[in-house]
This record gives sequence, C-alpha cells and structure tokens, in this order.
Amino acid sequence: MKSSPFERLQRIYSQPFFDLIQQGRAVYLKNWPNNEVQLCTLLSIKTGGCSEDCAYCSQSARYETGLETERLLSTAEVLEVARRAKSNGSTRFCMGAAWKGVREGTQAFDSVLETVREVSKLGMEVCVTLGQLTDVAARQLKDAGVTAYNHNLDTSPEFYPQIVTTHTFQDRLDTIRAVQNAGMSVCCGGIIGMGETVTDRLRMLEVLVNFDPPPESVPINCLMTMPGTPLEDQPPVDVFELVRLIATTRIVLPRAKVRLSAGRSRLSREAQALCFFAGANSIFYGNKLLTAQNPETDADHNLLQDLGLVPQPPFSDLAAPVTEKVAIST
Ligand code: SAM
Ligand code: DTB
Ligand code: SF4
Repeated sequence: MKSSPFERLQRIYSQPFFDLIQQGRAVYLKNWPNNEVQLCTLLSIKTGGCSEDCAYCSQSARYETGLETERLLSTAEVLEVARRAKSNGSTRFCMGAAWKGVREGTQAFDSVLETVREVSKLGMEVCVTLGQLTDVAARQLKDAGVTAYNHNLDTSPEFYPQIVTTHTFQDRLDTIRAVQNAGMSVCCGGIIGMGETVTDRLRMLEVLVNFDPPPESVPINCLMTMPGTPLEDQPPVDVFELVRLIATTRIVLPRAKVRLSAGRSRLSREAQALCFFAGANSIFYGNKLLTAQNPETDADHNLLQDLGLVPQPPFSDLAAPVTEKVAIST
C-alpha cells in the first residue's frame, strides 16, 4: 500500500541519526553549493503591549514579563540600524512589530510603509513581521518594497489552540495566502520546545510542504523561555531533536532557506555546526533578536570562519524569491 505524505515525513525523520543528517547534507550540497550562510538582522520596531496571548511571547500584554513597551520607531531610527546591518554584512533586514495585525489607513501603518520604502533603497532583502494582513495591506507592503513576509505557523494545527487562543491557525493561513497573492515571498516556520510532540513538529512541516508556492524561508526557533509567560519553565530542546528537524526540513524543502533562529545563544558551537551540516543555511545575526539575546557577532563570525562557511555576499537581484514545488522522495 502507498504511504501517505505524513508517513514519508515520519520515515525520513526517524532514520538513524547519521543517515538522516547525511541525507540532509546531500540535499543541501545539491541545492546550495557555495557554503554560504545568509545573515539576517532583526529589529523590533514596535515592542511589547501586544493584545495576543501567545504563550511563549515576552511581548504579550497579558503576562507580567517585565518588558518595557516601546512606541513605533521612526523611519530615521530604523534606517540607522539598517545601514549598520548592511555594513556588517547582512543581506536581509527583518522588522518586527508586536501587533495582532495591521490596519491599513492608520498613521502607524503609513509610517511602516515609509520606513520600508527607505530601507528597501539600501539593497538588502526587506522582511517584515507585523501579524495579520488583509489583501490590501499585503499589496501596499509589496508596493513599498517588502520582499518577504514572516508569519510563523509556530506549531501543528492540533497543538496551536494550546499555545494561542486569541487568534486561530486558520487566521495564520489566511494571512499567508494574502502574502502569496501580493507576490511577496513567505517566511514561515515555528518554535520547538513548547511541550509539543515530534508528531506536532512533523504536522507543521507537512502543512509547510503543502504551501503553493513553498515557503522561501523556514525559521526554526527553539523556545527562549520568557519569565512571566505560561511556558517559562519549559526544559531546553534536545539538540539531536533540533538537528533532526533541520535535516528533515532541508530534505522536504530543498530550495528553502532553513533559518536556525531563536535559541542559538543556548547552543554550543558544536551543536550549531551540526545544524549547518544538516542543512541550515541562514541565521539571525546581531546580539539581539526582538527582545531576547542572540550570540555576539564576533562569536558568529569566528564560528563561520572555523567551519569554512561564508556569509552570503550582497546581491543585486532583489525580486521576491519563489521556490518551486519538489516531490518528497524517501
Ligand atoms: N506579532 C507578529 C506575529 O506574531 O506574527 C510578529 C512578531 S512575533 C514575535 C514573530 C515570531 O517570533 C513568532 O511567531 C514566534 O515564532 C517567534 N517567537 C516569539 N517569541 C519567541 C520565543 N520566546 N522563543 C522563540 N521564538 C519566539
Ligand atoms: C522568527 O521566526 N524568529 C524571529 C523572527 N522570526 C521575527 C523572532 C525570534 C524572537 C525570539 C524572542 C524574542 O526576541 O523576543
Ligand atoms: Fe503578539 Fe506576535 Fe508576541 Fe503573539 S507572537 S504576543 S502576536 S508579538
């Protein structure tokens, strides 16, 4: 009897560890032959005070996390950070806002559009993560110069209601559809270490694989435990489980940037090396994520050098990259 796509994912994931990372490595080498790692700089342009109840997030107004709420940064403030990111070697600049979503026609959204117009002149990919979008707002972002929109599924459809109750998994899918309709590329991944099962992680991957077009980038975050949130006491993720998920993602989404995202500050150099071996080819670069800590840039620079990896060079083609659909083989 023919196995289902989900059974094929399970089979890939549960191979002996070395077979799995070798398969991930082979797919990586075939698709990404230059030993390059994309460096992305993140900036929180509007921090804290969010209406949503995402159980992992320091920025939710529902939890006492001790985070200071900040107003929306001005275009000039963002531009200064973006210029520095560019000169430090980042080829992607990602701006995040602690919003449930965007309301077109508001002063805040107009200001973000102006910021995007200016940042897009610097010659980096421009990514934003602003929560839910309508088709109209998505089109405005695209026209302003956004190349990619980050909107994570975070976990499986089944586990999602245990993590967030103020919006639904379907709301996430609707925004992703608006992003695709507007012609931006989709950056979509999730978080591990929230108490989900391996099945949940693979179910999330199954949903991602079925996107049409497939996601251009897939951030894999390890939960950064935030004091005051419901998930503050979650134990750290097992490194081998992280590497397994990265290799599986690489195998089923060969052309995606697989971004080793939050949680690197807790990983050893050796653990990160395994993640790169298994197929990760992008990181967030800079000592801060949105509110949480990230490794120092010098440490990252040394790590890449020691592994013979190079930062992806600046490029001239800034069209929103799309990825073609590839059949999963086992
Ligand atoms: N508010 C928007 C949204 O939720 O889509 C954009 C910003 S939100 C902070 C972006 C993503 O960061 C989340 O979807 C989640 O995957 C990730 N994230 C947030 N807090 C995290 C944490 N404590 N550990 C790991 N990842 C986290
Ligand atoms: C993503 O998947 N990870 C980044 C980016 N997209 C926006 C955010 C990580 C946030 C980690 C927790 C924090 O800094 O508050
Ligand atoms: Fe708000 Fe996004 Fe944090 Fe959820 S993840 S609380 S929507 S900032």
